[in-house]
Amino acid sequence: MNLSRTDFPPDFTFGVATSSYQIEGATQEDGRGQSIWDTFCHQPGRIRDGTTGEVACDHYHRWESDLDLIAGLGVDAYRFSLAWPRIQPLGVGAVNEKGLDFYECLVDGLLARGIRPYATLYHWDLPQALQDQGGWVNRDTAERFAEYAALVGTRLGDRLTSLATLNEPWCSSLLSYHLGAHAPGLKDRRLALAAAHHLLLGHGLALRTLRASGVQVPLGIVLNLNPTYAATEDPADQARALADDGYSNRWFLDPLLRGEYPADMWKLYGQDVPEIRPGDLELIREPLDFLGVNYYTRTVSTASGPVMPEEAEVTHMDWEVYPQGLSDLLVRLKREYPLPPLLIAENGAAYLDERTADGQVHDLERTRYLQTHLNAVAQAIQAGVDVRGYFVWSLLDNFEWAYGYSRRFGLFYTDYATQERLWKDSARWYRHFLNAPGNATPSPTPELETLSE
Ligand code: PNW
Repeated sequence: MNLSRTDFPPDFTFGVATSSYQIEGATQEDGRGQSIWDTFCHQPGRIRDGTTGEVACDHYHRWESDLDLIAGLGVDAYRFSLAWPRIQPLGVGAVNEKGLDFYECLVDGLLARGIRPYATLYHWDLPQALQDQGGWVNRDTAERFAEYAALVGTRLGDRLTSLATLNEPWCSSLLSYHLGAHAPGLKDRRLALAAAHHLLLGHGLALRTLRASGVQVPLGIVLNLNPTYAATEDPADQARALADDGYSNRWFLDPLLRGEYPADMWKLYGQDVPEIRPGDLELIREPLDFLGVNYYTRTVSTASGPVMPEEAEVTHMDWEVYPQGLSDLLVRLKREYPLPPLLIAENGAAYLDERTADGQVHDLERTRYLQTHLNAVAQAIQAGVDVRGYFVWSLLDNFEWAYGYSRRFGLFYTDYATQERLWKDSARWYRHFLNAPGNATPSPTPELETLSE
């Protein structure tokens, strides 16, 4: 595959992404309040390697040199999130100026380097004080979120290229309140569906509030979408694939883009469905300026649960590498929904990266993963899907939630003992792809090694 930047529209945006809790550290500094992830990480057994985000990549202190790394890649844009408890330590009331100052400096630092800032308001670090009142299960949290959104929007809106409300509400609701894998770690489907409804409500309220405050930046939301395929033609497998799609994807896509929850799932959930008040679905359907899609893998469904296809190639997360899933997904979205422009807000892979004798990280698999998935995006664009950008997850190895530091998604290798960042071969490849239009040869061959840093 000889993919190059010229296979994409000229104004297509290429970037890299991170999130606040995963990289910042400095959890006790400058008036930051506690978040649900600080709490969760300190509960025994929650994080595989027993770590926390207290230091993470120490980005809070190293943001300037990290911006230099981003600039060195030659990307157009950087996607990051703001930590709500830095800005409102208790999730309500006046701004903690030092918290907002940090993000103001970050945004100005990006602009000074010619990198466009794509901000996300909520990437899972809810103020613990709001969790103490029920978190997203409490409908009031949606109102608090809209107030927080307005604070950020009025202060930074003039300098942002894009503003997303929520990152992956499926994770903040079902993965967190039903499957129990993320903070706050509950296992109750009824609570999870209430949380999902209030997240969507918070999103809709935030869009209205931001627009009413005259914020001009394009507004949207980011979903993790996981296309599902039935393992066989067996009607029982087919039915399960449809239900898995309802659970992971349609439960969010349908209310946001059609103003209704999927009827089949509503029926399936029985007594667990959320209370919907008049006007809720109109709010949730508030027009989007863009929809962010995070894609990592697919699910293959059977009546008795998901299966891994034989011969499947998997990453260090044990997620199947399936680039076709991304093009299928994008084409399906266009076919089935009224869509705003799309953005691939995250795509990437964890591999067992190790420094070899030469001190380098030769992560050929990651380069291949990125190439094949970029190719899938190019195919979807060819097929008429309006995709405007692509962001690699992630800029650097960071705190991978329930996996702690044991999974590495970065283009840059983080040496946690020294906080040194090291160019992986995939970072060199991405730079080459971005900066040599028409000439992005695949794979980090020796010739690529000679490129200077
Ligand atoms: C996304 N799942 O999380 C997040 O947006 C990132 O913060 C994260 O680092 C990245 O993907 C890699 O995991 C997900 O269980 C976490 O299906 C878990 C799931 C999906 C997305």
